[in-house]
Amino acid sequence: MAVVIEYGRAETEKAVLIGLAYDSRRRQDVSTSLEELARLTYSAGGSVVGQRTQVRRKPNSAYFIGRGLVDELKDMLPELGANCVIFDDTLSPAQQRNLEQTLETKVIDRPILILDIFATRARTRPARLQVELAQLEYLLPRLTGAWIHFSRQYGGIGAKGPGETQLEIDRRRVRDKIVHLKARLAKLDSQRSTQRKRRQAMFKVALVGYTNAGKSTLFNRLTQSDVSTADMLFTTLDSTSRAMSTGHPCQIVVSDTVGFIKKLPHQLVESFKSTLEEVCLADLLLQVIDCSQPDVEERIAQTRQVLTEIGADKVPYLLIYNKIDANPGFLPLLGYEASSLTVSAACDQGIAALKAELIARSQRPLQAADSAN
Ligand SMILES: Nc1nc2c(ncn2[C@@H]2O[C@H](COP(=O)(O)OP(=O)(O)OP(=O)(O)O)[C@@H](O)[C@H]2O)c(=O)[nH]1
Ligand SMILES: [Mg+2]
Repeated sequence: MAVVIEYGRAETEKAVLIGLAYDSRRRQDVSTSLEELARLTYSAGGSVVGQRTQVRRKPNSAYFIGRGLVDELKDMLPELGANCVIFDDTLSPAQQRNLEQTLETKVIDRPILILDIFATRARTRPARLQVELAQLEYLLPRLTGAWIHFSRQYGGIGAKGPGETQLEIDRRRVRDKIVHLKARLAKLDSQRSTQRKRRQAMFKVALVGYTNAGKSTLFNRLTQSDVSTADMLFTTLDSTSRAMSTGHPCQIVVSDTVGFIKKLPHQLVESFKSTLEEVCLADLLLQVIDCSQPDVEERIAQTRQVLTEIGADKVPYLLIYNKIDANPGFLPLLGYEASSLTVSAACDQGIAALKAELIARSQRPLQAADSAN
């Protein structure tokens, strides 16, 4: 079956956000998560006209939320002028279809929203290919007549699919395209690995952390660069590596990387693995944390989880609490084995101490080699 999907932006989405507190999740955690979902919605060009949180023992298998709330939403959506419902969790293809058919409106989930933002922001060839691959992997199990019908009908967020403006696809062609994209990425990867080899003798530092933590701002401070920074989610999608001038014989190379977020679609983590290799090959990770946020501990844990997923959990790391200017009373958390430093990348606070720490750490292997001779 050949199907046609039109990818284009329909009128701006007016979204109602839905969060579900189930298992051990507290209502408070869900509402913090919904605030982030609202930021993601704005980042994708939509607006938020309402939100609802439901507490249940476990998600409903057909609708994710309870049938009562589905009926309530059916009345509520026209009243609010909403044309889209966004769920904070991953919906199964069947749940998404059932909800769209019952609510007669577009229904999307957090992963598709994140994929959409990545698709809008991807500029370089590797980033575009990686996002496209993740979108196709996500799309494949959802490629049913109903899904296509709805995405075609509603357009906008979640329908900004891979490839050209008009695309003829069926399952087999999607699979072929996935194979093709993987081959192109592997080729780019071999070019990257030549660059990486050149840096083998250098001390490699990678900045990692939650999106918007200030990684690129810190990167610019450390390497006197001018990469893009913005108060926006997912500004950086590519790794950039530059040397840090040290005034010492040691050579340090710093890499800025893509940010993480709660419930990052695993297809994205998977397809960004080659970009994130900078992280796995680093001698030291600087795990940057925005200490002006309310859920610092959870963000640290989320980042550790993604690092585990990409196989970088064994790389030594230093916690960097950034934006201390915005929360001067902040005290580092206890219980993490890594040491920590408190800085403000924007106000150049604590940067000299961080540089000194990097230089000291980069010289440790040299000192060890010297004493062995
Ligand atoms: N107050 C304050 N704001 C900062 C500081 N460092 C960065 N910011 C701001 O935080 C926002 C995000 O900074 P980025 O450097 O783009 O963050 P990032 O971690 O690279 O974000 P992504 O690339 O989107 O993952 C920008 O508006 C920065 O100006 C800081 O030390 N203090
Ligand atoms: Mg950045």
